[in-house]
Amino acid sequence: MHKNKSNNELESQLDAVSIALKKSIKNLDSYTHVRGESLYVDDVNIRQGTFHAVVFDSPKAHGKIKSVDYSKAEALEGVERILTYKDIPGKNQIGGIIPDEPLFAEDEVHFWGMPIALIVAETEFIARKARDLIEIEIEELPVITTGKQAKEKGSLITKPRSFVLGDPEKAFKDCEYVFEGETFSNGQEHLYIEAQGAYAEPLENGTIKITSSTQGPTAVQRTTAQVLGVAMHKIEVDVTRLGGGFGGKEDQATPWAVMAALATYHLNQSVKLILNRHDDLRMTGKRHPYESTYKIGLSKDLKILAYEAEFLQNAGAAADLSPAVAERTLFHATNSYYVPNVNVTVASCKTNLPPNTAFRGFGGPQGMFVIESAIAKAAHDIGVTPRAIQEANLLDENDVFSYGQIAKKVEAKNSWESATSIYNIEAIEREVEEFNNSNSAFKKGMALMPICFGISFTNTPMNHARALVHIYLDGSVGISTAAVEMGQGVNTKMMQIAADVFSVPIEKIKIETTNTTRVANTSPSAASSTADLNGKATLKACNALLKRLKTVAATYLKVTPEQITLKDEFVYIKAKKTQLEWTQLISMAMLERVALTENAHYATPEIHFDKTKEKGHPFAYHVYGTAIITTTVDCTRGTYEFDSVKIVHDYGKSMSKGIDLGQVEGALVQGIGWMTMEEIAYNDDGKLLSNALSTYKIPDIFSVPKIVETVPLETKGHELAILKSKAVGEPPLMYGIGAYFAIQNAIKTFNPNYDLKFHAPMTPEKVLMGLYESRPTK
Ligand code: LUZ
Ligand code: MOS
Repeated sequence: MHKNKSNNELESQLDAVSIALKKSIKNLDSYTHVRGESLYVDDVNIRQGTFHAVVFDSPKAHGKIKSVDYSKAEALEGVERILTYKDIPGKNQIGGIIPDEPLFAEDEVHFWGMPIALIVAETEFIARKARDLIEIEIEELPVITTGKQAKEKGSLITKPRSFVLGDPEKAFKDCEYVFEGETFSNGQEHLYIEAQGAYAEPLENGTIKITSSTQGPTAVQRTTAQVLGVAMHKIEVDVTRLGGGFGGKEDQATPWAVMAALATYHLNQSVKLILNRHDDLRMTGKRHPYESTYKIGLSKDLKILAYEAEFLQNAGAAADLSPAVAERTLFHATNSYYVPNVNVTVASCKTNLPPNTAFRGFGGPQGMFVIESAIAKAAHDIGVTPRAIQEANLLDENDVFSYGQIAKKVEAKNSWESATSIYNIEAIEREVEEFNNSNSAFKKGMALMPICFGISFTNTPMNHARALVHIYLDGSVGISTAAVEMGQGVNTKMMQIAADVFSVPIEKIKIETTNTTRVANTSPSAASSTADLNGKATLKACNALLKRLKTVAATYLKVTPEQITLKDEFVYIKAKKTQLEWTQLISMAMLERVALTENAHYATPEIHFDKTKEKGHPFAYHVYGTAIITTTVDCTRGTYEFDSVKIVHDYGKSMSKGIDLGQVEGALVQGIGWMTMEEIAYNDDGKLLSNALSTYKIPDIFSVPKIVETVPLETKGHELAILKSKAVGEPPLMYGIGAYFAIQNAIKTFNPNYDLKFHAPMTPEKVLMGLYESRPTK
């Protein structure tokens, strides 16, 4: 009825948005997101006759498969085929770092949810019905669900690794104070809105094209080729965007894509496999739970002289990325503090849980939680504020990390001092104290959380990327890279880079899908490094094209190329505008037969690491920041709210302030969720109990802090960051660790007998128990 009118209104609103975008770059994907036009795997136009697949998985966490009876399922009308390991033409192996993970179980199952077969049917509904008809007999074997149990039984994925600096044993003897304790941090479900999935279609001559919701298109291509026993060039992987990844699709998008391709291989028909939420929660790995012990030694003036920790990482039933995650725990074990004597060890423990995997922060947060716990414990027992210890130990220029890298362009003190002065820490402390003095049923708590996060894949050879840039003959530009857009806004950043180099409006730039036939042999979009690596490659390619175009212009205008600049779609000779436009220049280049395509390669310089010595310079740079978190705990109910989170964050020179702020706020809330409410629960049989959103609580609009303020730390940035705009994806997640300690401080105020525990998440149940455990009665 009012369709035209409202459409006009919408259009004019969109115009306003578009004008606003030009002023301050926002995530350009928001335009199609809001209109519901963004494409995901489930939106791919499927071929007539496409089959739908559902995974049949283990109903036990550990055991020998005695028999599986598929006959009733196969007899169901509409079931096309049921595929098992016997149908794999290549290798039944998908392990990324260590070849220890079959695609389909053979004679044994190692976790509840382990894939055993793929049911291919005319509809997903039929495939699900068929799944219920499969009968399986399993002879159960003992189940390990924790790192400690695994360690006792010697069930490890790899040999433990240690980083050592100085002589901690000797240093502990010189310490005024020494404290020991243990901590636990639980796993975390990625809960990307778009579940895992892929669509495979047969092309000619045995080629299979896979549309996958993956952070790592090359991993999907390579693993599919290995399982099918075909050459990599037979497998094309295409990604438009993901509805969230958070690390959960760095490695674990692969099996579903491989299964869909396997079915396509056998049936020569398109196959769609998208997990529903229950299947996704049950079958995929999560952030690693860690059981850890620490020993911290301090001098009289609160300097941390020595620190030891042992981290037991619950890796699940296969290696997946666990060894790399474990390594990052060691890299971040001392957070943003300088500790001269360190000995930290990590063991990847093999358990009967789904293989745990990459998750925003990649083991770093788990390491940082332990030293913050050690500091909280030390402060409590010495009788000082944690702030006093944190402040006394912040990293300085030229301090050495336990892994040998010398800290340069350090912003630890700068961000800390900026946060405490901008937000007036004394006033915040006073407010908390006054509130607590005048309220008995509610208590406030405050904590500071500094962060220091290393940027680069810790595995040095992974730090490279390529970009393929075409200028089309009408002057529009198409860019292909390995960057996968997953909501983090990387496509917008790439468009900015090209628009900036060519000095054309952003509308002239298009980021193409991420496709293995255009950009090959890539690293996943991960490690907060996607914009740095792919952006630098894009910058290189655009600059090479610009150089060529300048030569064309200079020849025509009879000047030297050095005198030419491009500005707002016109050619300038020094500061003087000419009549030569961008589009004319492109036509001219075409006539002159100049290549308007460039492929550039970028590999991060300077980085190296020697695993035999556990020393080197693994990170291009570090990202710093400080958060101040304040909470109010309802001491009758054990519930809590976050009054405010006040952050000073080191963006370097942010190239997209809106996008970067979005990353900080999103990561913060995800970190708070991990630390305070998201409780993954497996029973002793290894069955996931928190298998739905009714039993797994993530932050919602009501649980986000009432106020989040973020002030950019004014720094020069870093040359190895794209346009000096530092990586922002993961570091701010770790501000959320402060939430744990803010709540703990409120509990301490209410209950002086509370015995400090470091067992995350700090759920309302735990808060309530802490509030009342051996509390003195009046
Ligand atoms: N993935 C990876 C990562 O393979 N290596 C890393 O160092 C890393 N770091 C953070 C997140 N994902
Ligand atoms: Mo990652 S945790 O896929 O950057």
